[in-house]
Amino acid sequence: MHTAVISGTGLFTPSASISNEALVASFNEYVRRHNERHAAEIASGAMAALAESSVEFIEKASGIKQRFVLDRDGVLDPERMYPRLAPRDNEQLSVMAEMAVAAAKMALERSGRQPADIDGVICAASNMQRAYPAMAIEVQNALGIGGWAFDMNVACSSATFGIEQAANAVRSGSARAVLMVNPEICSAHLEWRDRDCHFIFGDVATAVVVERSDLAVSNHRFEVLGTRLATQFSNNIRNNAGFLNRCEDKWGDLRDKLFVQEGRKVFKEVCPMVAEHIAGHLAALELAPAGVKRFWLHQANLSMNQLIARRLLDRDPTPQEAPVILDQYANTSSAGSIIAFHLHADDLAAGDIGVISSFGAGYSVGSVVLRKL
Ligand code: CO8
Repeated sequence: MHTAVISGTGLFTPSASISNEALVASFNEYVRRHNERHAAEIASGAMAALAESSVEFIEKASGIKQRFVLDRDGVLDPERMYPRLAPRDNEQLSVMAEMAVAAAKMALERSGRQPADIDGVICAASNMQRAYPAMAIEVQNALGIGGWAFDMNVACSSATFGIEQAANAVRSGSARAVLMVNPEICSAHLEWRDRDCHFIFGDVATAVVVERSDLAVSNHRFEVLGTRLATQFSNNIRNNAGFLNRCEDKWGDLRDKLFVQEGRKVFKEVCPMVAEHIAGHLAALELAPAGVKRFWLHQANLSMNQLIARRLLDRDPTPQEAPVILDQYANTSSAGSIIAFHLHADDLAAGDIGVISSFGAGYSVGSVVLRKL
């Protein structure tokens, strides 16, 4: 068995962003127009009036201040409220692959690797823009990588589940190095007209190179001490979009074909599950939470992360111990914990221990325990 290291990460951030103020202004204009259009039904009691959103609520409930998106205008147009992405023909690089390739190039550069050094590509994300060919194979082709490539989806936990698959291939010797990418276009499967969730998500892509320790050339690398994954079925975060929708004649109602959640229940059920999962994983490696220098947690909700860290440490975490990026990026599904790792790992010293952990729909939770080399 070989030792696996993470030797490089990459991040693609869209150039457009939406502040809470701009988001709420557009949402409230949509509400005003909707209620005006349906004034008669609302007055007769046949329809409930829509309620406005508020910047104060969003910041207090989530900690999110802004999000990056591929298309700002489509999302903010009160007559549309979803991104406008130009169709591309089959000969062009598809939009998800394009984001993934941008992040991948940075990860390859940081790891000091060329495409010829990589033996596999995993595209791990909470939605794929098509059924096939796999996004990962398109990314592999665009970068000129050999070997194999495949897609996988475990919603917000996709990246840690992907790192385990990459690390297993490296440990077993079936690959020298694996590139794992997380292109997330959350703006396209979010219902921007629903005030309960319209503020939650953003778009981004991350990439991670996992490779054999004895072959790695990067000066900035982390040994993978262990990976642990767990799942437990729940309908509290769900998206029913799929290839059977047409056969069920259910295209008409789009609401359940987008992200739907019971946010309160998710909060209550997932926090203890994650804290227990991380504590158990550390214990199995004979490590204590107090000995962990950094927790790169999934970025869904600020209070959630504070609660998880508090359960692990028996005190509030410092901003250095559990870095927050969701204030700027919002929830970017599988990419969130990897953005935190990408932006907040350079200062760690040799021997420092850190944990990447993601969690979300499924339910699913994954942890990757790392030691800085
Ligand atoms: N403005 C003003 N008021 C609002 C708004 C708003 N925008 N939204 C809701 N309210 C109101 C509610 O109607 C409610 O009013 P009332 O008390 O009268 O009923 C009140 O505010 C409180 O609402 P909530 O109980 O919903 O508020 P919470 O404090 O629970 O906060 C959160 C809501 C922020 C959603 C919170 O529950 C949360 O973050 N929960 C955890 C969710 C989570 O982590 N989910 C993970 C999902 S991500 C994942 O797994 C990947 C999925 C794939 C990606 C999908 C991409 C699109």
